[in-house]
Amino acid sequence: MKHRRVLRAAVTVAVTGALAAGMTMALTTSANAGTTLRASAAEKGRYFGAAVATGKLSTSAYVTVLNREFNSVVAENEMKWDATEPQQGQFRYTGGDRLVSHAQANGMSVRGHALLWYQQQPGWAQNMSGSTLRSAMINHVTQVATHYRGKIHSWDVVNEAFADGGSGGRRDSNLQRTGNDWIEAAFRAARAADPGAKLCYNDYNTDGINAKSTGIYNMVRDFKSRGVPIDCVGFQSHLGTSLASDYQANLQRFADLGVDVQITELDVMTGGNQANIYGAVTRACMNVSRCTGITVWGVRDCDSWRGSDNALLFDCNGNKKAAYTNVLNALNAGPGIPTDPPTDPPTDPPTDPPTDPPTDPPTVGCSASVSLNSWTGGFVASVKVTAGSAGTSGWNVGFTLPSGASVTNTWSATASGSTGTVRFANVNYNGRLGAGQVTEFGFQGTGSASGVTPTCTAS
Ligand code: G2I
Repeated sequence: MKHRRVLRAAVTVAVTGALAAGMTMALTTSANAGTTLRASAAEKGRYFGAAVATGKLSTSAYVTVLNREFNSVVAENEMKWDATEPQQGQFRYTGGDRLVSHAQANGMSVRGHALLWYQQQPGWAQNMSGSTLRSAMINHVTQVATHYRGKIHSWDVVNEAFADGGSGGRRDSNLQRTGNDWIEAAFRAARAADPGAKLCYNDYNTDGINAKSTGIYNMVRDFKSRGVPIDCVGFQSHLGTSLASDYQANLQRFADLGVDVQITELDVMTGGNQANIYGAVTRACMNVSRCTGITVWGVRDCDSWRGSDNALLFDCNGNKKAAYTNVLNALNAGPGIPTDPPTDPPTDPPTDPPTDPPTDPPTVGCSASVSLNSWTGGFVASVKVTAGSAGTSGWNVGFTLPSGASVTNTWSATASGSTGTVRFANVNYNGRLGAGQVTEFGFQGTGSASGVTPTCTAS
């Protein structure tokens, strides 16, 4: 994420004054409030989404409601591991692709759900363990996120990895038994495959400040402090007949860690409180400026996995329920979120070579350090580059890899070579560093990189 902050800072400097209007709030009054969920959410800079079973995209009553009310979709099942890689190495994207085309044709963004989950694994993966599973799961993340590169707003990279109950710890699973670092390895692989997607951790029973949500909170804080690429946390919000009084406070504490929050699978038990709870959840999201969108887990009551709970916003005939009205009103009444400054990339730095060759020895130019997450047969390397006293206009970091090791993915740098001596050059947005400034890049590989040391040269 470092590079995004750097990019944004550069853009902000470039537009000082003239385009400050780009940062105005998306303010709306009830007089011109939207009359559909998608319009009202969009007016407040957010999305409103639904989980879709692609088989229903040929049912016109379903599609009518979907297209009128929602500007985001997520596949209820079609992008899960068992659907996308039914046999190892054989990928099937039919259902997911169909949903992406529907979204693109109807002005909807797409949430990706879910790259890794202990459930709905194909049989071949269920039977794997250890380093074989670790490699297979990282390959799965890489392949699927690469296939959908540029088309996904947010990926649930890892789903439901924490245990219920009071432990606040990880859930046991074949994935967890490959090593506690499996989650960060997955996030790094996802970032490498689709640098434009927001990368989320998603879970349920996290609807307030409790042992499980606190366990996740601690993981996110740790990831942010170590530069593991995480951008958002999904709160599924499969709710019963009451809502935790600290629902909003819980969202806010995650937002305060520097991640977006999203309500990802909302549905609520039917009964007297249903409409109130829907309204309260929507208000909580609106009150948290980093709550960027809400997704309900299905369109009509009869589409829901919750059977007779009648847990959604539309009845089986597609009629709006009281819960719908409360959600719409809460969207219309809620505050907007500041729109981002213009996202145009900064203009390239001047290409003229410096007239004087740098006279400093390379150690003054920059230094680099590496931290490795390794497992049998593979590794992810995170590299920190620190500019020396003169700053840099570009940098290049070299490693000599042990024999048998090979680079398979790189992010935030351009690699040359994949075995033996490999070099990583800055990309256009992270070459220019002020004195002492730090940037990060990473690469993933097969084999072992243990003991490697970087050398950094600056220009
Ligand atoms: O369980 C509710 C949700 C909890 N969070 C993660 C979500 O991915 C999960 O969604 C549900 C789907 O709504 C169900 O539709 O995940 C279930 C799987 O655990 C989905 O159910 C499965 C059935 O278990 C399969 O038998 C069936 O083949 O749906 C499949 C496709 O219809």
